[in-house]
Amino acid sequence: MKKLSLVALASATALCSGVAVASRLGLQDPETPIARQIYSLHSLILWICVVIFVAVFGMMFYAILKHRKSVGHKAAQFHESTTVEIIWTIIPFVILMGMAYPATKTVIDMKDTSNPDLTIKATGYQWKWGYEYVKGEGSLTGVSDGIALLSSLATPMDQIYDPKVQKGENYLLEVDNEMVVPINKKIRILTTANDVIHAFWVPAFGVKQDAIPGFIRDTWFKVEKAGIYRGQCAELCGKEHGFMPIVVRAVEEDEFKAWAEKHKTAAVAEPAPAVQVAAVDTTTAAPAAAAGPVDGKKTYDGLCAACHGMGIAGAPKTGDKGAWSARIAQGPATLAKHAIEGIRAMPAKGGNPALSDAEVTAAVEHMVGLSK
Ligand code: HEC
Ligand SMILES: [Cu+2]
Repeated sequence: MKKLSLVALASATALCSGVAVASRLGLQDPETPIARQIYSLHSLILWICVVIFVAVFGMMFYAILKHRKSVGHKAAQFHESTTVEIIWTIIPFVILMGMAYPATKTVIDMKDTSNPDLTIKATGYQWKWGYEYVKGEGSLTGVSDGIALLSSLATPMDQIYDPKVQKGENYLLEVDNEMVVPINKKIRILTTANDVIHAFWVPAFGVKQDAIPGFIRDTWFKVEKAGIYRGQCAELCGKEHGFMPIVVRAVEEDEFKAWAEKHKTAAVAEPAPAVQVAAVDTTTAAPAAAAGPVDGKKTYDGLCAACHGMGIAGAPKTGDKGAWSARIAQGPATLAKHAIEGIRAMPAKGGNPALSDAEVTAAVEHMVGLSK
């Protein structure tokens, strides 16, 4: 008996400390109607499970204790009892129906992507996300059409690889370009992928959708509170699977419109410097026309094709429109800058510092020409 009360005490203590941290153990605070439905469904089913657990184990332990041979209990004999069989069929049936009804309702709501205000295509890349604001139906059509951005991890490398460096507050959950959406609008997300299967997951929105190469899947959310929401790729997609977070910034509609306006003008304004570069190229190339001293194809074939030709080492493959569309949307000046200075796994000037900026820019133009 002493042993038994000790066990009881231990489990009671465990339970209490469990309750103390319960606020951190639950799901993330739901921020959309769907997420709230999922949350209450989760709680409902959890409690049904708790009740079943307590009832079944309570009965079992009661029977084990009270109906022992040592206390002289004689086993009851009721083989082939129709009553018992009916009862143990009906009770689970009722429980399952009680669970299936609200679950089905929620799933149907989750899948209802009709009548969106705004449509954004999210493409998974190894290892970043591309967001394209596509021309769709709904009240916000035209506001942000054509905006395309690449969203990559912004956590500094030394936080990741140097254990002595203090990790930031949003370690591995921060990006350079956030997805910006208006609040109180139905946002439809189309998911797809460029290489392997990724998954678009924002827990607070109750959204988790696989992004599969060659397929388009969709999901939706409607955020009610302005703020920053963080998620992650939720499909093991390679060595940097943990390094492709999703950050959504929800803002007032006016702010969204202003953002879209600014982003669009930025995208339009960008070709300007590239035109200048091209102008410089033609003057240097002068009469020789195509085969001037700055031969983009030669630089490309000699150096860049090593990675970009086959699309190895994470390099976007030349000619792969899916891989290039969001990059090209950044504008030629940004692309040239990235090629000259290097970005992530892309070495500066393709690894040959002896190249001139103009040579690299010409190689980029050649590559982009093949990938449009
Ligand atoms: C060692 C392999 C390698 C070589 C060689 C290489 N690249 Fe890259 N390149 C990459 C990788 C990897 C990326 C993708 C970087 C990322 O966005 O994460 C990339 C991306 C790019 C991009 C897109 C940048 C962006 O903003 O999305 C351009 C443009 C580019 N490379 C141009 C070139 C040019 C021009 C050369 C030749 C002078 C070249 N690359 C040689 C690996 C290479
Ligand atoms: Cu992924």
